[in-house]
Amino acid sequence: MNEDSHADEGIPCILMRGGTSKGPYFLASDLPSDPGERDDVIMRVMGTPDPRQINGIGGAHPLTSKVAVVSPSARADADVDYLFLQVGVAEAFVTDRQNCGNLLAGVGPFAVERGLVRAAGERTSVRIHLVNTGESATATFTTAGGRVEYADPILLAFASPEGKPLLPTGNVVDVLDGLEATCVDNGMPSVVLRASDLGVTGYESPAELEADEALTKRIAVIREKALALMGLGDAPSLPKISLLAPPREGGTVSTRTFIPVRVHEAIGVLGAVSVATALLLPGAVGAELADLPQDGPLRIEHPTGSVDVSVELDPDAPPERPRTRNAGLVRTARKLFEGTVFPRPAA
Ligand code: NQM
Repeated sequence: MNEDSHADEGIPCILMRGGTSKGPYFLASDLPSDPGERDDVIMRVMGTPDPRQINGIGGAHPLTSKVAVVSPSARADADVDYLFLQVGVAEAFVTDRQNCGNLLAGVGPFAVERGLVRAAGERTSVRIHLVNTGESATATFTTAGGRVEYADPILLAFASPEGKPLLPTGNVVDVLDGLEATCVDNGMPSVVLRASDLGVTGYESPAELEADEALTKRIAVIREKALALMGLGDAPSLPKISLLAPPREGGTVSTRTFIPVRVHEAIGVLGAVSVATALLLPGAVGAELADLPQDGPLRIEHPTGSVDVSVELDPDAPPERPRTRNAGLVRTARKLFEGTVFPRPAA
């Protein structure tokens, strides 16, 4: 199929909310196999580049300019492969350099909807290979009567690839633009800073933080330094930068997260897992602000609520090379629309 026939005939897709994000889910076999052609079609589907994405189905914000591409997995340890694509809004890019744990919540249900995985009684577990980074996840959800029950929670359990370091710089604390920072990656390359070190409370709204020019300039400098130090090249959507403050709602810690230009209305799933992991590392920046639970999940507060994350460090790992034993959380997803999407014709 050439690009024009995609525009003429359209592409089957299911639009889903996954956690606090939203985007179209495609079977890989319905998209061009060449990554350059695929990304071009996806930008035309989403309406990129345009700050309003008016000629496409993107939602004019990074959290609603996301795409899931799903295929049967050839791996013995996975049922499906999930490729996540972050699509620029005003900027013309599609990047596969990060995961998205929010859209991940819809991948298991999508696999059942499309017949890649058969519902297995009351509860179905789908083993998902996260193509972007090699992580894996098992999603377990209700499928009574063979149909996905979208009202019920979806359990996500994560595993990192063997040997992948949680501390990409090798240090618990680095200094970025004169500020102490912890660079951590438990599924999402993230930089953890104290909000107070940046002269903010950490309780501001996303709009207030985005309007603070001095702050956003400083975040941009910190981001450049972190990209280099964490070996992330010029990844357009990395790293995520979380500002921590003491909890205010009875949780473990309060967060505000730059992703990395806009400020998240909540926090990413793997972003939350990465922040929670940092809080467990002795000496990590901001760990002293946290109110760690005796047991049970860490409650990561964010601008619109909180998310509970379970993370367990491996007690047998050497302190200079920490590992997690498991990580997981609960999300929901919802099928919003199923049909055929028509990309804008190629220029
Ligand atoms: O961290 C937004 C989101 C995300 C990513 C972002 C995510 C994750 O909320 O796993 O879910 O950080 O760009 O969708």
